[in-house]
Amino acid sequence: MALFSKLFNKLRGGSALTAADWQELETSLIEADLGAALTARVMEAARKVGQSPEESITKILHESLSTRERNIATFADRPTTILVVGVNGTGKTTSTAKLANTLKESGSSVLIAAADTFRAAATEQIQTWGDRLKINVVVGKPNGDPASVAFDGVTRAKSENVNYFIVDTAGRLHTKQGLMDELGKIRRVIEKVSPVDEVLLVVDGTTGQNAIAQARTFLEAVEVTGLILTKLDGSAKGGVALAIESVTGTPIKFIGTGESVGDFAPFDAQSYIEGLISA
Ligand SMILES: Nc1nc2c(ncn2[C@@H]2O[C@H](COP(=O)(O)OP(=O)(O)OP(=O)(O)O)[C@@H](O)[C@H]2O)c(=O)[nH]1
Ligand SMILES: [Mg+2]
Repeated sequence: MALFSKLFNKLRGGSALTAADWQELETSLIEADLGAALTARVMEAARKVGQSPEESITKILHESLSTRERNIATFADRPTTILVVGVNGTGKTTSTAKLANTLKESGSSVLIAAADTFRAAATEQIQTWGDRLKINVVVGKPNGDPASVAFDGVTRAKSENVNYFIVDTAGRLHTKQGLMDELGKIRRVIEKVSPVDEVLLVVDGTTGQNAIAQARTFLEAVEVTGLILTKLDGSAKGGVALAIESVTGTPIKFIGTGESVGDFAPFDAQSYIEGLISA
């Protein structure tokens, strides 16, 4: 990635930068999906004389990260309940399976609820993952009430005392009030049995600034504890993770880097920034 190494090299060179140089640098940041606001801050810091631009830019990058908790909450005496939400096709179901597998591999017990009852193939998709990964999946009737699947799931999660209960939900747009209300209902129904601890919003990294705008409006409607940024193996640009945290203040908890179950990892913010600035 090394988004900033070129900039730092030029600044270190000592010779005055031409207007064209500055323009080129600015364009490279915008093209990397760093976003207009963050790009402007970085450019301003780069132009400031009398202080080390490298230091001040690195500081800006660190300050742009969310300061909220990145780890998933865990409890000794009850399941951690995680709702996975987001717009259509961002990677919710795949990320649900990947997250479940990550937790299982670390020695925890996991139960999944297939609360996308809209799309005919949705239940089948998560069930196939469950079979493959040997993780139990609670399903409901086709076109049934997703909240009732979630309720059955949390009841079972509690009685079996599993460590993590993960709910895959249907793709929805923040502008569709009925669908957003449904998320509220799923949450309320679960909370009759056990608290909802995490609401993870899945965002497709390849959609760049659109993904950020989308996350922003979604966040206004639903309480979200973290992001899963997917498809970073595709055409996603290096700056999108920083831009999305900076704009939304919400931490990226996991990243998806492919279609396989192993293409998933906790987001390591410090090494991400090191990757942006190192040569
Ligand atoms: N390359 C790549 N593809 C991914 C990643 N995550 C998911 N996908 C693919 O994206 C497509 C959609 O993934 P799903 O998990 O079905 O997305 P969804 O959000 O559940 O979709 P809906 O339930 O229809 O809203 C599938 O083809 C996945 O294999 C990723 O990190 N990288
Ligand atoms: Mg899905």
